[in-house]
Amino acid sequence: MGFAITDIKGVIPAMITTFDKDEKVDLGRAEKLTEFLIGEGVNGLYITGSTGEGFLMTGEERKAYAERVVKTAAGRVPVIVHVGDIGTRKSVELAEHAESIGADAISSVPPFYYHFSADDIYSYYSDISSSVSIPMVVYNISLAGLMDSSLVRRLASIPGVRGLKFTSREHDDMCALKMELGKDFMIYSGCDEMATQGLLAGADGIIGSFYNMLPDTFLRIYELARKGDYTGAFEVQKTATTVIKYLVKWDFFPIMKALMTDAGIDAGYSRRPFHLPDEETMREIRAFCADMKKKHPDIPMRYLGA
Ligand code: MN9
Repeated sequence: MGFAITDIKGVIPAMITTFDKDEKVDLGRAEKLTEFLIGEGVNGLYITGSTGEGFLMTGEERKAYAERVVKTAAGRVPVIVHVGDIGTRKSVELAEHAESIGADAISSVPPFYYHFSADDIYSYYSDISSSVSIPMVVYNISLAGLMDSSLVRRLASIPGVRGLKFTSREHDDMCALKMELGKDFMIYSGCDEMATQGLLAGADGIIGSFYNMLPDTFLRIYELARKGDYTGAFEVQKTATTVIKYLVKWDFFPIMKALMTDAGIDAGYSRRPFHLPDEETMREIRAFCADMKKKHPDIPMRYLGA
């Protein structure tokens, strides 16, 4: 039962959370989105993280979402539940819940806002990790204040910590960590714009926002990279990166949901303060996406708008 950490690899969307128009968590849509992503062939799901707007949700909502996704996935792909929050007790509660519903792993950003010390962060991870028996994937992201590599190495020595989601552009560091920590310590590249570079640097998988909307694009990249065709992978990456760099100028979670909805995948809405740009801008965005699809017929981007 369950997936070993070393079986959690490949393309893993940082799954969006489906809210309805009134910002209520929409579990029916969550179920359909889970089916859609698994149907596309993604290799796992990472839920209620930053892309999942996890910090905008209550603990009860996060638990309900996790429960529905794990139940729908039904062991077909591994599910990693992000349990990160600002306080250890809240995260431990989410971690214990994740384990109780059959999640395969947990993950967490470091506690944020107060500029906690390295020792505080260490004890945060060791306390959460020791409260469960499923593996922990440490999430190092600059939004939460990137942890330096000596702290990351200390965290990697905690028995339950078995992986690292690394959202940074420092691929020399990523590569060094992978070489040092070995094949059973999983490294997930978190910068979608540089997924190919992450794989080249030794990452076992890629976890990111855009794999909700561009699963086909990144599955192609992963497949090429796995065969050693990094030149081919980078050709696809260049187009994907153009799309991503264009969209990150706005709140791209609600935009991604709107574009997926245009493409027939009802991904719902986001929670405030995230918001869609005005209609004029949305028209420009839709035109840009249509143009990208037209210009690059060989690059799979089926859900990039209508
Ligand atoms: O690492 C994601 N980061 C955030 C995860 O959600 C803040 C990435 O997937 C980025 O969204 C993506 C766009 O910059 O690379």
